[in-house]
Amino acid sequence: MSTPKRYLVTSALPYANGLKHIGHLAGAYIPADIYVRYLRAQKREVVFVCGSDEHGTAIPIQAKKEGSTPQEIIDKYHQALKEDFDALSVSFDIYHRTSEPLHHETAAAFFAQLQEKGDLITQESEQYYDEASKTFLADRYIKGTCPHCKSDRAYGDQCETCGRTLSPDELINPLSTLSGATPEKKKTTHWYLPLNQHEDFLREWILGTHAKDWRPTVVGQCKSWIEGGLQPRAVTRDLDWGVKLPASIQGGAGKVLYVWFDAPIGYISATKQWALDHGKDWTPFWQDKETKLVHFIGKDNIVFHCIIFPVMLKLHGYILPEQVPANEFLNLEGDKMSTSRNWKLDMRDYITDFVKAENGGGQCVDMLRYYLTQIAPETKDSEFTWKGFQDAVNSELVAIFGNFVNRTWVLMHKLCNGKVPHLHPTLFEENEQSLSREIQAAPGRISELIEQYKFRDALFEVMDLARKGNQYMQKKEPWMLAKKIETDPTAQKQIDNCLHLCLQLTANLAILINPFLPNTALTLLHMMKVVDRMLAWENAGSLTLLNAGYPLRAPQLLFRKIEDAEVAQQIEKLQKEIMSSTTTPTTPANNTTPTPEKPIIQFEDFAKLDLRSGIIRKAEKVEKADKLLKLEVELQEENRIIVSGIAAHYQPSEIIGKQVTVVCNLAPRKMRGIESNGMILMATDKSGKLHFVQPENPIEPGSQIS
Ligand code: B3M
Ligand code: ZN
Repeated sequence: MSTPKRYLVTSALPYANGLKHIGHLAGAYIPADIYVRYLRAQKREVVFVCGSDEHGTAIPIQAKKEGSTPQEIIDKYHQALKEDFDALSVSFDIYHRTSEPLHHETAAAFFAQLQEKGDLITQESEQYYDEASKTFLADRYIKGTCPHCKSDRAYGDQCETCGRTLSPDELINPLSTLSGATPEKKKTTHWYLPLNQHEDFLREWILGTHAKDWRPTVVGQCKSWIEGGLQPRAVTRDLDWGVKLPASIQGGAGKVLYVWFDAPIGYISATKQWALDHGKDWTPFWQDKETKLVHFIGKDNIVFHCIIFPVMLKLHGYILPEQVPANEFLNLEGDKMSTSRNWKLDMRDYITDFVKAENGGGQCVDMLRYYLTQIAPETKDSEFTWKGFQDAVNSELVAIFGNFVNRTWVLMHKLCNGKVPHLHPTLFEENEQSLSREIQAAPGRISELIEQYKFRDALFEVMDLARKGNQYMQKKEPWMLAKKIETDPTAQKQIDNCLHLCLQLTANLAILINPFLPNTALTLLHMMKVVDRMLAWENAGSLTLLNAGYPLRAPQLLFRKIEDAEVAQQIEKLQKEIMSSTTTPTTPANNTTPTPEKPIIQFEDFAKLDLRSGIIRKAEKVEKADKLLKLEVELQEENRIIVSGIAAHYQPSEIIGKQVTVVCNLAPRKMRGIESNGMILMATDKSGKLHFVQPENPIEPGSQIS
C-alpha cells in the first residue's frame, strides 16, 4: 500500500471504574505510542486519540462498591488514568471522555442516522429482570457460570476467566449482582444491529482482504464468530446511566445506548474535540479513504473492533480500520493478572515506587517501557516477572546501551577534549567500515518491523546496533591506543576515528530508540547539544549527524541498576496484597450476593491438603500492616508461626486458646518479613464477619481433619 495521506491511531478507551494495570499498558497503550512516535518522526500526519469509557454497568457497580456516585467515580478515575498515562509518556493527542456533551451528541446522532436509514431493527423479547432492584439485568448486572469454561466469574457480557463474549441467556445459574436474587423474565423492546445481514461483507473484508495482514488471533476470533452464525445484537439497554436515546426516537424513553455502541464512537468524538482544539477539520479522518485507521486493543476487545464497530462504520458511511493489532494477555509472576484477586501491578504502583521516587523519573519510565516492549504479548500470552525486569534493565539497558554511550562520552572527554573528533579516512579500518554499514542498514529494517507492528523485533534491532557498537569498541580498545600516543604516530588518529564513529552511532541510536524510550532520546539530545529536529527519522542511517569540532556536554547516567532488594520488596508486596485479599472478605458488609460455587475438583485434589486442628497460643499485631496478625499455633509437637489477615476482625487477646483449622502443607510465604507456614480456615457470614472453623468439641492439637 502506498503511504497513506494521514493516520488516525486509537487505543482502547479504558473504563473509568478503577486504575489500570501494566497488562493494559503493554497491550493497548505502549505499542500504539511507539507506532505514533515513529509516524511523527517520519513527519506523517497522525492523530492519536484515547479517552475514558465512562458508561456501562461497570461504573454504577464501582460506585456502589465505593459508596459513591457514578459521577464521582468517573471524575476520580478519569483524572487518575489521564495522569498515569501522562506519567508513563503515552503521548495521546487527546485524552477525551465519553461523558462529554460532545460525545453524547455524536453518539446519539450516529444512532439516529442508522435508525432513520432503517439499518436497525426493533425486537420485543423476554429479558432477565430483578424485581428487588426494579432493574433489567444486562451486562455486569448479571453473573453466573460460564457455559464454555465453567468459571463462576462470568457476566452477562463477558467471562472474566476465558474472555469469551456472552449474553445473559447463556449464563448457567444466573444471579443479579445488584441484589443477589435469582432473576425473573420480563418483556422489553430494544433496537438491534442485524449483524446477520452483513455476513457477506464481513466474510469478504476480514477473511478475504485481511486474512493475511491481520494477526492470526484476530482473524481466528472473527472467523469463529462469523462461522458460529451472526445474530442481531442489541444496541440499547433499559438503564439510566449512559447516552440517552435521541428524543425523536419513539419508545426510546428510559433507554440508553449499549456501552459498546457508544464507546467506539468515542474515538470519533475525541477526534472532533481534537480538531476543535486545533482549528482543524475532523471529517477527513473518518471519511477520506486515504486515512489509515488503526485500533490498538487487547484481545478481549477483538469482536467489538473487528465486527460490530466496522458494521456500524460501514452503515454510517465512514472508513474502516486498516489494522487492529490486538495483543494477548500479560501474566504476572506465574499467574493471570486479576484486579479482583489483587494479583496485579497497577501503572500507579510503578509510578509511585519508581518514577516519582526518583529524581525526574524519566529513566524509570523508559525502563518499564523497555521491558514491556521486550515481552510484549504480540503473538501469545507473556509474563512479567520482577527478576525478568531486573535482567532486562541490568544486563541490557545498563550493560549494553548505557555502557556504550557512557564509554563513548567519557573517552571523548578524556581523549578528544570533549569535542567530536575529526575523521581520518585513510586510517578507517574494515571493522569500522562494517559498523558504518550496519548503521546505514538498521533504520530500514527497524522501519519495516514497526510498520508491520512487530515492536519487539524492532526494539531488538535497535539494541543489537548498540551491542555491535560495544563489541567494536571492545575490540578497538581506544584506552589502550591512548597509552601508545608517544610511540605510535597514528594512535591519536585511530582514537579520533573510533570516537567519531561511536558518536555518530550514538546520534543514530537516539533517533532509533526515540519511539520506544522517548526520555532516553531526550537525554541523549541534551548530551549532544542538538535540537529535537535531529530525531527526524530521515536522519537515521547518516554518518554525519554530528560535526567534527562540535563540543558536547558531560555524560549523564541513562539507566540505573535494579537492586536485588527492590525485586524482593516488590515480590513481597505482591504476596502480601494477595494474602490480605484472600483472607479478608472483599465483599462489603450487608452484601447479600451469594458466592457461586467453584468448579468441581477430583478427590485427589482435595486429598493433597493436610488439614489439622490447632490451638492459638500467641497472637500479636504485625507492625505497619493493619490486616495481619502473627500467630503461634500449637499443632502435634510444635508451635507454628502463621501470619493471618484477620486483624480487622479480632484483637490478639481475644483469640488466645481458640481451636482452629489449619492448612498445614501450604508452601511457606513471607509477609512483612515474617515466614508464614500455613493458613487458618475462616468462614465468612453474610455481613462479612469472619468465624473460626472449629471441631464440635475440643480435640488434641494436631488431629487430622479429612
Ligand atoms: N472500555 C473495555 C475494556 O476496557 C472497553 C474498551 C472500549 S474501546 C472503545 O476492556
Ligand atoms: Zn469462560
